[in-house]
Amino acid sequence: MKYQAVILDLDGVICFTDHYHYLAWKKIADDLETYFDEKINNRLRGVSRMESLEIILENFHGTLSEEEKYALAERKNEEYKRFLGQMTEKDLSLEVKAVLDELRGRGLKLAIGSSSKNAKFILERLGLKDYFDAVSDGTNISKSKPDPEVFLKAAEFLSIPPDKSLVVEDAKAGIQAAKSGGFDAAGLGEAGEDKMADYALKSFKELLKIMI
Ligand code: B16
Ligand code: MG
Repeated sequence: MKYQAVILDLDGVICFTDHYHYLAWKKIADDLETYFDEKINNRLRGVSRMESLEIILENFHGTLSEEEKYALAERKNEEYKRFLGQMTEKDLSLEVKAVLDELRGRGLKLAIGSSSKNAKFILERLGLKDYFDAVSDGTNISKSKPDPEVFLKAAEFLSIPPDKSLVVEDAKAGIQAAKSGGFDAAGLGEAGEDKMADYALKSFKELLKIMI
């Protein structure tokens, strides 16, 4: 087999928390009387919390201190975590779970490569707490996607080199991160249209066609 491992992004690949991010950021933007919509929310995919705030503040007319910005990001996270707390194992799709089990059955190592500092909490909510061979997330990196750090760490945790690992991503920033780290990349949905992506996946189960 060409690959020994699959490194999977979390938000947008394993689960769909975009709308929770949107609702939480929308509350902050409304308080700041700042325009924010789903289109702007799409630009936040794979981007860290503080960088997401900077994107939202592009439409803010005023200045904020670093302290005020941290406080806003903290408030957004509290809101976001309230939504995450309502998630259950039913939020993990049967398709995703079946494909993961099949990949594991084919002998592949599986890891998470997520920018989120809430990744472990989300995995717990989905009933996947101890499922993956490694979890690299926002808590073990200093640079977020499009920097390759999160995926390089995942490969290091697995002890499998980047050129033997495939990254699966829903965000362009994630495809860029994978490619600059020396990984092959599969883009799900819009990310598959990125010229840098090695594979375009219309659905998660199409991953099984690559992994033969
Ligand atoms: P948090 P991923 C990313 O997760 C999200 O796509 C992005 O929208 C979010 O800002 C980022 O995590 C940080 O999340 O605030 O929970 O630390 O797609 O890389 O799994
Ligand atoms: Mg994502």
